[in-house]
Amino acid sequence: MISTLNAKYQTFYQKFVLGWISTSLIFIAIVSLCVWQFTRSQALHEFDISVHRLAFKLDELVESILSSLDSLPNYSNGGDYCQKNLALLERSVFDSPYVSGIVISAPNNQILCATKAYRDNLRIPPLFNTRSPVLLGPIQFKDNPNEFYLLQRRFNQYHIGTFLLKTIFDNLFASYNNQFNFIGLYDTANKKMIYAQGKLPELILPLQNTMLVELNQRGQSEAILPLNNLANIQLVIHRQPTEFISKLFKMLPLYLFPLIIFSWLFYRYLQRIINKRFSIEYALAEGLKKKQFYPVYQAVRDISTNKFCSAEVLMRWKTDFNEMIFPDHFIEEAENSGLIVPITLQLIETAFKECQTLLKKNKEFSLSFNLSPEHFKDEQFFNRFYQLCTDYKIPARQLGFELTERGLFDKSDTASINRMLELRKKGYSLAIDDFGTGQANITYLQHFPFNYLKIDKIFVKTIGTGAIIESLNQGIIKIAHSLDLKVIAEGVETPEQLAYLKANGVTLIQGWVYAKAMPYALFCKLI
Ligand code: G
Ligand code: G
Ligand code: MN
Repeated sequence: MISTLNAKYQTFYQKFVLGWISTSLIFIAIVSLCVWQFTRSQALHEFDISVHRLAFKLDELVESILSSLDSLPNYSNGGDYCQKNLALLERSVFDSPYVSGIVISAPNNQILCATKAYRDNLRIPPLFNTRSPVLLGPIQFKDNPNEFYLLQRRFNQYHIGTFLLKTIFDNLFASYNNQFNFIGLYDTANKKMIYAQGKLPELILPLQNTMLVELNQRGQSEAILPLNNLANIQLVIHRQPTEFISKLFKMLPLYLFPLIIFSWLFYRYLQRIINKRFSIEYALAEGLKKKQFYPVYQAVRDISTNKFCSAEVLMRWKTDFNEMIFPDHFIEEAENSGLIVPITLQLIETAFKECQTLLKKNKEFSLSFNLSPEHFKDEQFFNRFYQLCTDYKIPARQLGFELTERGLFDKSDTASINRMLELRKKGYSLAIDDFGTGQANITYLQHFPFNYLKIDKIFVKTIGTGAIIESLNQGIIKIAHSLDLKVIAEGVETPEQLAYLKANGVTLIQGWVYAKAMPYALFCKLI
């Protein structure tokens, strides 16, 4: 990998991931907030509805009890009312599903008339000057474990009251037990909670003092509201706040899950773009656009004439980051992406521009370019190449190609073989490059119209080391000569190697012993 490209990629990628995480978190927070708001207002609304439904039920019950009293004869100050009407009162108690007793009392709480039960020890709780009807209690009678409430209503000078069992309220509220953890009836006249179901929550306690104010009061989890039919009573309700929380936790994943999926897909999408942007392929394409590929030349010396007779054109890449990159690091990607073809054309054109006059002056001097199988698969490459040769007036005999043995051509690939034959026919040279590093053998070589063979530097390096493969050099040279191929030895660094090669009849030498690969200016001086 190209180090600078990689480093830039790393820093950019880190920034990208950080950006993505923070954006996602912001979105998650926003959505959570919205869901929270929504769930809250929905929960409040539902709470509102059920609180009012309960108040309505209670009002309804009171209303039905009170209206049953309407049918009773009016109490007028006459002393014999009770005598005349007691039986009627007893009967209405007997008939009623709610009423346990009826009592008619004077403003000073003196009992004027009452149904039988507990008549003797009956005491009516004090009633303040408040609007009617009222609910008072709880009241307990001797020898009766039950608690009662007195629902009392004023009729001009006197009050008519009914005793109601506490269980009537218990039953009424029973169906709300799962919604509310506290239901209470607060007597605003006597300033006390006269009925309570469930434990009085802390939250309600400080509100008790303000309850005199007959106002609708409602919070997130508590409600205090007056009743239409009970002047002194406020309905006090508290619900578990956990109900809302659990609802929120049920709702939240519903919204967050798609968001997270979307965010992940978006991440993958951007990741693909970034990977592409920072890929070698992208950099190669950019390099091609910006003409960042340029040739260096490594001269080949003919030791029989003691002259440089040719040069191999090697590609170099100067990247955006002013880095000089060797072909080993990008040729493979260039080949895989198909960019090798236009890049090579760019290289060839630059080399032609630079060497045009040099080639003209030295008719015996030639240039060779490296090709890979991709060039042969491309329809246009050779046509463009021929066009360049015409444009720059470079004759075919001064040009050659090197085909590496590692990117092995298929023996049955007739199209490529035909192309090679065509090239040879036109006068271009063809060399088998890096010979000995792949699986090429004599029979393989016979299928292709090469006229040069380049011994790879790994063999040349063994010369003088006494290693077993040192002897392969002679074998390769023999093979080449038997096939009528001229041999170029590559990577020749020492006089010892030179002497050995010379002794074995190799006259074309490429290597640091004579010249390194160099840019045109230096190369021109050398020639
Ligand atoms: O000297 P250098 O490090 O450039 O050579 C590295 C390898 O890259 C060599 O094996 C050579 O064949 C290859 N190479 C150099 N230039 C080119 C080119 O223009 N095209 C192709 N296909 N390979 C090249
Ligand atoms: O395409 P090819 O594989 O023939 O490319 C030749 C490679 O060998 C290039 O990378 C070039 O720089 C390198 N090279 C050329 N001469 C010498 C040499 O004398 N010694 C070493 N070590 N490498 C060389
Ligand atoms: Mn080569």
